[in-house]
Amino acid sequence: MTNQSRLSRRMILGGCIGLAGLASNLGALSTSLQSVHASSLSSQSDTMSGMSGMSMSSKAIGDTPSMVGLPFQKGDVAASANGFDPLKMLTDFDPGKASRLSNGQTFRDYSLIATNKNLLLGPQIQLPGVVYNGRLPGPFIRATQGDRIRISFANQSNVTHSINFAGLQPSNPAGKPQDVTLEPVPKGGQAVYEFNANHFGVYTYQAFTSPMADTTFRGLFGMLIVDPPTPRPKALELAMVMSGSPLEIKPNVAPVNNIYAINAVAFQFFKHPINIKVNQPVRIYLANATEFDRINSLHLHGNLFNVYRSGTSLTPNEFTDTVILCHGQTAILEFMYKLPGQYMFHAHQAIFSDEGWTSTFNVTA
Ligand SMILES: [Cu+2]
Repeated sequence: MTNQSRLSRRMILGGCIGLAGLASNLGALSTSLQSVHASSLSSQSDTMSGMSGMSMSSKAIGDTPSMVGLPFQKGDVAASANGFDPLKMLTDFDPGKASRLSNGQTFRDYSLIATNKNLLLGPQIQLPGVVYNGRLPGPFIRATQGDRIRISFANQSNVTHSINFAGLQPSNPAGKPQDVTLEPVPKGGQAVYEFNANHFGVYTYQAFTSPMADTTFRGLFGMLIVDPPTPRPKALELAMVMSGSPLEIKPNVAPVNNIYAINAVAFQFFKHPINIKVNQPVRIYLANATEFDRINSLHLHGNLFNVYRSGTSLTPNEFTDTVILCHGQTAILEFMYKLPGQYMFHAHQAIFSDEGWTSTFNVTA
């Protein structure tokens, strides 16, 4: 990213440039947010004029105001405001309604209902979302290799779309002459997607419609976990989806993300660290739903982890402290802390960390 675009990102974040567009595109913004932004802009303007005029200004690039203290880093988003608790969501896996088919196969029935829903990504940062089952990200659907999966989709949102279940879903199931992802479901419509969980792994599902990027960042994205026939070793299992959202959308201008998070709410697990125990095996199911940036990443402090890319192997691909995923990619990360303490984990793109994708593990004996 060039310095110019990096600066303009920060201008949008810190300045009032974004406010008109934000108010019209992303809904309500309080006056207190505007006033914080306005004071931040005036100091940034000083810096900019000093740079452009190449004068003997005492301001230097390093004087650019710190991101620390931006509005969405202060305060809290109550679980009741969004209707879901990001902490509970970490361990909230949806096994569907299970039954046994006559051939002995386990059949799992899931329901996805798309609705329009305003969500808070941070205090006072409202996203006019479109989500599955009232949450962002969508349910963490879970099955075991060999299961038959049926997803009943009801579209109650104003976004006409189909859902694609990535590598697991045959494009042309019996009786369907064309790719089922090209059969959009309008508002009030329904569809049934049925397929076998042929191979264990971590998959994503997302809305197919145009423009896809728009519906993804608004929330029509989820994770589908297929366990191996012999379960992975016991661990504290946490599901995390990395995402970003622009605070402003202008016609004919590529959107730029200004707020980042895992499981929707910026800085949620920085303000409320995730508690784990010393010597407790931890397993993260990680997916990247970030649009408008080419990659996202997870970097862990004070530890190394095994990476199982796509979760499709029982043998780790890498032992590292950072994993990078492009949009739609997934991984399983496994680690254990030997010493108590506070350990940050965050995007290794510093700008993403500054803008919300920063979290902490609180490790106790
Ligand atoms: Cu770090």
